[in-house]
Amino acid sequence: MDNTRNKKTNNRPEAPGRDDAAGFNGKIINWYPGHMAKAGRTLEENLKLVNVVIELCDARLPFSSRNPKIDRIIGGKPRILVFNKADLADKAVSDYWMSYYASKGYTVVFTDSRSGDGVKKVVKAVRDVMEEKIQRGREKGRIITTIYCMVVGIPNVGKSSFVNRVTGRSAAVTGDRPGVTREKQWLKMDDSVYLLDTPGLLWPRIENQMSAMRLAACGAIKDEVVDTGELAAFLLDYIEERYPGALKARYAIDAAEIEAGDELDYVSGSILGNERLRRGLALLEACGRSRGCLVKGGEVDLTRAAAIVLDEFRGGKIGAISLDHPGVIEENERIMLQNRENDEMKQQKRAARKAQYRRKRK
Ligand SMILES: Nc1nc2c(ncn2[C@@H]2O[C@H](COP(=O)(O)OP(=O)(O)OP(=O)(O)O)[C@@H](O)[C@H]2O)c(=O)[nH]1
Ligand SMILES: [Mg+2]
Repeated sequence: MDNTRNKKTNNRPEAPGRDDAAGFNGKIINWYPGHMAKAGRTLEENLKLVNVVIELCDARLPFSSRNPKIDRIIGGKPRILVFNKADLADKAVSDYWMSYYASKGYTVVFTDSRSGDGVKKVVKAVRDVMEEKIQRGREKGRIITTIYCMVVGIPNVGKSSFVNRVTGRSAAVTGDRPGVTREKQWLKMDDSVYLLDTPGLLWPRIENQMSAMRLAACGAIKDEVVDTGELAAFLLDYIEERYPGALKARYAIDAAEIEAGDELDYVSGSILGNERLRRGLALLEACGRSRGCLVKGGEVDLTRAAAIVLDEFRGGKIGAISLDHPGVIEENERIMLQNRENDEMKQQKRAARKAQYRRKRK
C-alpha cells in the first residue's frame, strides 16, 4: 500500500500471486497453494485411522475459522469442537457460541493451549463421545479398549501447541497400533486415548471476504498476501464499534475527536464499504501518530502503523476481543448469495460474449 494517506496515487500494492493469495481490495484469488491438495490427501488417509476428530478452531472466530466443508471431510465420525486461544477472546461472545453450538448438538470445549486451561476437558469429552459406541460394541461382543484421535484445523490456530499440551509432550508411542507401519506416531492423551502426532491442515472460510479479513487479522492468512492497511482499518473500526474505550486505553486516541478523511485514494472496491474504510483509516492514522510512525513532512506511515496494530491485536494487547460476533452467520448467508449472483452474472456475460463472437464469425 501507499504509506501515507491523502496523497493521490495509483501505486497500489502488487496483486497477490495467482495461487497463493487472499487479496481483499475487491479481488479474491485462490489462496491455497498446491501443497494444500497434498495435505488434503494425507488428511483423508489419516482420518481412516481414528475414531474421534478434534476440530480445532480459533476462539476469536468460532464461525470463520471453521472449514466450510468440514462435515463432508470428516463424515459421520464423532467430533469435539475445540475453540483454542480462548484467553484472547471475549468471554461473553464465547458463551454465546458455546450455547449456539451446544444447541446444535456439538460437544464444545474452550481451551488455552498456552496455560493449559480447558485442555483436560477435551480428553474427557473424547471419552464421552465414544461412550455410546463402546457400549454398542460391547453389546455385539466387540471390546474397544483404545480410542484414537487426531486434531484438524486451519493454519495457526494452535494445533501444535494443543497437541503438545494435551499429551504433555509425551514421547511418541510406537508399536502395534494403526499407522505405525506407515511411520505414523501416536502420542498418549491418557491410558487409553491416543493422538496422532501430526495434525491435519484445513483451509479456512475464504470465499466470504469478511471472514477472510477476520482470519487475516488473527494471523490465519499470511500478511504478505493481503493489504495490511485495509486489514488494520477494518480491525480498528470494528474494535471502536464493539469495544469502545479499548483503543483509547491502548493508543491514547479519542475516536470522537477523529475525523474521517474525505478522500479515499486507495482500496476502492473494498468489501468494507467507503464509510467504514474511511473511519478505519482515520483511526489507523491516529494510532500511527500516537506511536510516532511518521515520515518526512509529518505524514503517518500507515504500513508501519498497521504492522503495530496487527501485532498488538494478535498478542492480545488491545484486550480480549472476539471478531465473530453473533451476526456473522446471517452476514455469511448474504455474502454467499451475493457471490452466487455475481458468478451467475459473470457466466451470463461470458455466454453473451461467446454468442456475439460466433455471430460475428458467421
Ligand atoms: N494466546 C494464545 N496463544 C496460543 C494458544 N495456542 C497457540 N498459541 C500461539 O499461536 C501461535 C501458533 O501456534 P501453533 O501451535 O504453532 O499453531 P499451528 O496451528 O500448529 O500452526 P501451523 O502449524 O503453522 O498451522 C503460536 O505463537 C502459539 O504460541 C492459546 O491458546 N492462546
Ligand atoms: Mg503446527
